[in-house]
Amino acid sequence: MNTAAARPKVIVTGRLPEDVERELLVRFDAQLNIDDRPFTARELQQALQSADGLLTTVADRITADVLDVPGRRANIIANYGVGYNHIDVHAAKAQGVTVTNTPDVLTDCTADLAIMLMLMVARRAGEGERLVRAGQWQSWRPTHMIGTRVSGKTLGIIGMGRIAKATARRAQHGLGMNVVFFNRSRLAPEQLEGLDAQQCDSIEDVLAQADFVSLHCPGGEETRHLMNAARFAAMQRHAFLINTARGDVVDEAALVDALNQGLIGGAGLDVYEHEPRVPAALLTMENVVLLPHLGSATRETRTGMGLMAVDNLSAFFAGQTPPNKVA
Ligand code: 8YV
Repeated sequence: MNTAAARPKVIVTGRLPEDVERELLVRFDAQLNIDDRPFTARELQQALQSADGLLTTVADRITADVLDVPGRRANIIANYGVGYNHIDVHAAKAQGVTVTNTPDVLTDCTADLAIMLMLMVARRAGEGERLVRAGQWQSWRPTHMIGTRVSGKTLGIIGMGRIAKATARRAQHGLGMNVVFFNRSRLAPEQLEGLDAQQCDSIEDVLAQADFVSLHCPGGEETRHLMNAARFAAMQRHAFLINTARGDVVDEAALVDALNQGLIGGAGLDVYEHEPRVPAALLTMENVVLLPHLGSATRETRTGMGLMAVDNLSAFFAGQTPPNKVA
């Protein structure tokens, strides 16, 4: 008997950690992307036509047009990642396509990275490293590469979800920081899970107080360019912007202007409006730390994310509601 033929066909759009790929091959008739070559819109459509399910990443733009392909066979898109603003979930819902994500497993590592960016940009770590590697460090001097103290400062958070709370905990318990935040809905004290953080009524209230502004809201139409020229002007001149959320939450042109005009102290960025493109102006600025979307990039987390996506697919094919269904 050929049991393989009965297994659901899953197309995977990116190279995944070894343990995850092995599990995919065990559970499904899986087509892996060994070359790690990004899928075009047409290839995504062909995948939707030929597989029962897709395992996608943030690099795949699943638009209404992509989903609207004739003869679609796939009824599930298991996204590898917690954010899913690259998938048109309204169109997916309308077409009866289930979408799942991978929350929680990446919370700690992304929060670690937000703290790392704060420390790097305030303490001029990238700049210092570039200097040493260029062989230009001449001597220890009391006034050399003076940065900004992080401990005890005020962290302003926009969007108090899971990753924000984990970042706030590290800032408060590890660095003795004061935490203020804005969140669309009012959070009850127990929802702060023991954090001593003050909720502000507006984003502007947060910007007025914060020495570090860390973005943790989801991407998408509602939050697009939430950080615009007026909001950069509302930040303190010494304050740093940290973005580990989504690139389109920041108007990048306005950020470049704000940095050029010295309206803010600097920025630590892990995400960009048009990844993998990074505005050329940012590349030349020493008070900006630029990372290539590394928030969840640890062996442990990337494996956890993959196994979670695999479980979502398994549940779907077993006729159950996947544990992390978002549409
Ligand atoms: C992932 C992320 O690496 O989970 C997210 O939303 O931004 C990243 O941590 C990415 O989504 C992979 O698809």
